[in-house]
Amino acid sequence: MNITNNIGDNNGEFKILDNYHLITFTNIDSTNEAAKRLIKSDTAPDKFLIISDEQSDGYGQKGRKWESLKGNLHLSISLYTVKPLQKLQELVFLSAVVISEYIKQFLPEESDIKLKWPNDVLVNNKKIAGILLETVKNKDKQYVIIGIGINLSKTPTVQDQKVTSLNKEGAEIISPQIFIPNLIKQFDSEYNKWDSGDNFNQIRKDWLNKANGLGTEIIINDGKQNISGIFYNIDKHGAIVLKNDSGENITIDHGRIIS
Ligand code: BT5
Repeated sequence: MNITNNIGDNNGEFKILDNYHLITFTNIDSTNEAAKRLIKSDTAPDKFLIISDEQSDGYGQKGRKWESLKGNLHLSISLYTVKPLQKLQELVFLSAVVISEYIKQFLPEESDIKLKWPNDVLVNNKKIAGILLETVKNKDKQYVIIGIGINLSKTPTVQDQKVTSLNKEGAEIISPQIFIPNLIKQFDSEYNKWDSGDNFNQIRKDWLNKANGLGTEIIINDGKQNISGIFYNIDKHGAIVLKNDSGENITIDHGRIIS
């Protein structure tokens, strides 16, 4: 269905987009938090989307703040699933690949679109999108929530990060209403392939083709220490593999590339 004019107009009301229930807000704390509340309330459909024009308390990994300005996309895709957590982590890579391929059509041809491990999309070396995957259980039902923030027409000011938006990189002004439906279609098609078979190897290859810094020396902070090495690969679960000076592989599950 056409969701034009619905986003933000009907706080809390269910609509249908493809086979997803859609709930829209003008402002909310965080679309991921709203998704968790709905799941905990026992009334959540198996597949639903929450979108908000703005977020007062948007967040990334480890509670880092996500600047959420009106005109940008704040979306949570929530899916009932029985898959184990380690497998669900693959959806971060799937989402990053979908976003990077989807935004290409709006940008000048020469734009450099890259993926930064584990969950960032960069355009011309600046962060344009972030993905936050969370899981939540209600009784015996498990959901995965994929939170997606994409800077469409506004470029926020962020202290520790070079940031951009589609608009700043030369795209025509894009409203979320135009941007969202086809993004969901593309996500859903990849998700169904992933859900019914195992296409992570292909996703992994697609992701590596766009990996930022592959083959170069990088430094990762894993929450405890800085680890440096040549960015060599991501493994079959999405962990990053570095090669150190002695040629040994170091595999890191969680962390942040700091340079
Ligand atoms: C992420 O975290 O990149 C995942 C962000 C997910 C946001 C979405 S919006 C919809 C849903 N609802 C939520 O509450 N969250 C999700 P992380 O890798 O931890 O990156 C956070 C870092 O990105 C911050 O510390 C800043 O450096 C930078 N940052 C903050 N806001 C930004 C923005 N709008 N654009 C680009 N970078 C930003």
